[in-house]
Amino acid sequence: MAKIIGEALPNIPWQDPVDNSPVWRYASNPIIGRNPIENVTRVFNSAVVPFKGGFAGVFRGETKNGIPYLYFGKSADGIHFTFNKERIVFHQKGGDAYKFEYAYDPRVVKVEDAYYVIWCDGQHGLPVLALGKTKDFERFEMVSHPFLPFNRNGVLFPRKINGKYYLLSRPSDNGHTPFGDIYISESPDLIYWGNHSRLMERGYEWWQGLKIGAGCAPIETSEGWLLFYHGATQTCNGFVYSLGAVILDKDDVRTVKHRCGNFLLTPEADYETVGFVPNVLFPCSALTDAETGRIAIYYGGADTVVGLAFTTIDRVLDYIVKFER
Ligand code: BMA
Repeated sequence: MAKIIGEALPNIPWQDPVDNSPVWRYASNPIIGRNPIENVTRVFNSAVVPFKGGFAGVFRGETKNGIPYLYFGKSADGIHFTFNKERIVFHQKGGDAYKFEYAYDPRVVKVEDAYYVIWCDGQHGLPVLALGKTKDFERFEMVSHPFLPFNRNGVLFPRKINGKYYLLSRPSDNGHTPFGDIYISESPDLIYWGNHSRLMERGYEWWQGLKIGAGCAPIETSEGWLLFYHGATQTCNGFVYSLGAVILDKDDVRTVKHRCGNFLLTPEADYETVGFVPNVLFPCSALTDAETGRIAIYYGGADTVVGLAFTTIDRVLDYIVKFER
């Protein structure tokens, strides 16, 4: 029996499966619908973590002028959220508020005693990763821009491994990026990053043949690090984003142990196939309960809503190995 290495989360959102799908959707999806915040038309591609017995999250909110920014939301059950109407302010050294051009696709990862927020930030109109942190989801601080433009889909490992922090990312372009592989970089201090190398290339399978990007923070398990990621394909009607999964070696995280050739979920539900950008299923965070092996994945649907999907460590590992590429 595989195990999640981490804390128990007895109040993890949950629904039992009705069939033998490797990952299944919450029957009451989407959990966040249109116009959830004043002046915000859509919330999607967002990250939730356990916080103080409930849940806290950093949400991508598309404002009514069409520019995305980051919003804070909280929930007692991980399903029903209330949001702050004001955008999150990140304080720079010296106290000034960081001036956003735009901000999207946040991930949140607890490392040691702080929650790190990584998002795609606009600098002089170019997409670049930004890293901020908070201890209480009230005061947020700007840490750095880890890499040069152009880069997106930054995902931090939740702890140091052999004395180093590791960050996944996806070098990109200034547009919709019709290419892309997942890269890995390391740092002694979360400021200086180096030893960049390609961790995983896009696959020959069509669903992940155009580009791939890290999704949720890697989950530590007895079998290695479980990473949920997105794979995109190109069709004559645009890109289609699906959910994929891979297991990385426990100590040598630059080694892929098992990579699933099948997607685990692909846009099929109405709220994934219809919306601002049809056919997008974009995972950004996962909750885990080490006690039961349950996993709850938060994902954006069609760049319009937030959905939840579930699996267990045994079920997902069996599937990854069964359909290993
Ligand atoms: C990517 C990102 C995501 C988005 C996806 C589909 O390039 O911008 O935020 O979900 O495109 O539009």
